[in-house]
Amino acid sequence: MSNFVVISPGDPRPRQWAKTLKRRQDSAHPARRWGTAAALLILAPIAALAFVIVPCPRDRWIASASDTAPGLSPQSAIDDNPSSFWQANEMQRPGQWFEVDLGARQGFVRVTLALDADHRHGVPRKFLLLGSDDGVNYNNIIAGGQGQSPLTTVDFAPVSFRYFRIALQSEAGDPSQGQAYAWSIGDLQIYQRGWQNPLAVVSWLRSLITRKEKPAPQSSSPPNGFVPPSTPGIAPGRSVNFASGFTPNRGLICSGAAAITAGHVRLADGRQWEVGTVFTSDRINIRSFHTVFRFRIDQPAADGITFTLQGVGQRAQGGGGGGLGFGPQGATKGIPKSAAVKYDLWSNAGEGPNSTGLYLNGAAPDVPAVELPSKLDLHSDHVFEASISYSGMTLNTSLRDLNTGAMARHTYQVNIPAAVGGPDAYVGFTAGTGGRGCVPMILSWWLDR
Ligand SMILES: [Ca+2]
Repeated sequence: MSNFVVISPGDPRPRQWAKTLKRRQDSAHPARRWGTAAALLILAPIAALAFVIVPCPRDRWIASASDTAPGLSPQSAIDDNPSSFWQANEMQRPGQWFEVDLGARQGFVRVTLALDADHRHGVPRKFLLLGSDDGVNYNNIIAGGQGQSPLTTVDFAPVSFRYFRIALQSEAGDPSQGQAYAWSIGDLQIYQRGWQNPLAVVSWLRSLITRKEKPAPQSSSPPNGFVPPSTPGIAPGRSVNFASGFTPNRGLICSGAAAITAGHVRLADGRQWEVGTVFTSDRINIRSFHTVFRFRIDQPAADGITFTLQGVGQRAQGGGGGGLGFGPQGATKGIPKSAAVKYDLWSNAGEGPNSTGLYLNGAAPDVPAVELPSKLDLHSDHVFEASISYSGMTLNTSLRDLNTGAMARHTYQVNIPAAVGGPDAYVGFTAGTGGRGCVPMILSWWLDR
C-alpha cells in the first residue's frame, strides 16, 4: 500500500488537517502534557550541550606581538605552561598589540586572558579585539574590553576568523606616579560553542590528559615577537630569518661537520673529534641586536655548541673538544676577533657538565663559566630557546627549556664591536665533539637589529 496521498489544487483536506492539528495542540490532554515533559527531559541535556563553551585547541597557534621583552616570547602565552608568560618590552601604550594566527579559520565566542597574582600590574587596560582573515588587515572589531586581574573574560556574538589581535587603547597609568607597567599575558584562550565542533571537545580533553607529554614546539613557529620578513634567509647587514626552519642556499655557509638537513642545522653528526660551524654569508650589523634560536642536543655526551659573532670569515673555525668549534684545541687556535655564548655539556677545566658563559677572541670556552641549574639540563634532549639581546654594552641572555618552562638568565657587560673588530660581523653557531660525541641541532633562528 502506498504511503503517499495525492493532493490536487483546490483540495480541502490540507486545511482540515491543519485545523485538526491546531485542536490537538490546544488540548490539555494529560498524555500530551506527559509527552511534552518527557521530550523536555530528553532534549534539555542535548540543548545544554549545544551551548557548552569549550576551549579551542591551541596546537597550531602562532603568537606574535608588537614588542617583546627578551626571553618572554608571545608563544609563552599559549604554551599550556602556567608558569611561563609573555611580556611586552615597553610600557603599555595605545597601539601595542598581541595577535594569534589560529592556523585556520575558527569560530569563537569568548576570549580569556589570565595572569598570575605576581604579575597583576601587567593586566591590559582598555583594549579592542580585532579579527582578520589575512593577518594584515584588522578591520573587524569583535569587542572591546578592560583587563581584570587575575582573569579577563570577553564574551561576544559568534565570530569566525583565522587571525585575531588584541590592541591596546590606553596607557597603564601615569609614569610619574609609578603607574606605568608592561603588558603581560600568562595564558590566552579562545572558546567556541561545544556543539559547533564536538571533535574539539575530544581534542581538548585529550590535551588535558596528555599535557605533560606534549612535545615541545619545533621549528615551525616564529620563536619571538618580531614580525618576520616575507622571505626566509638573511638580509645582509640587517636581519636573519630562519624562524620556520632552514633551507640550503639561503645565505648560510656550513663548514666542517655542519650541514643543513631536514630543515635544521646539524652542527655535528655524533662522531668523535668533529668541528662544525655555520655562519651568515654576509656580515650583519651587531651594534645592537636581538636574536632568538631554538636548539636540541641529541646523543648529548660532549662537547657542546656556541652562538658566535666574529669578524674573520664565513668559514671560521676553532678547535673541537672543549674548544666547541670556537676556542683552541691542541694545535688549532680559536677564532680571533670574536664573541661567543656557549652551551657546554662537558667539564674540561672545572666548569661542570652543564654550563654557559661568554668568551671573547677565541678564548678557551671552559672557565670562567656559569653553571646552569639542574632543572635546565642540556643533556635532557629537550628543546631549548635561547634569547640574546645586545644594547649599549649590555648582553642579556636567557635560556628556556620549552618542555618544562624552566629558565635562567645571565647578563654580561661587553663591547662586542671592539671584540669582532667593527660594527658588522658574521653571525652563527659552532660545535665541537671530543672523545665522545653529540648531535647538536639548531631548529630555528631569528635575529633582528
Ligand atoms: Ca666544556
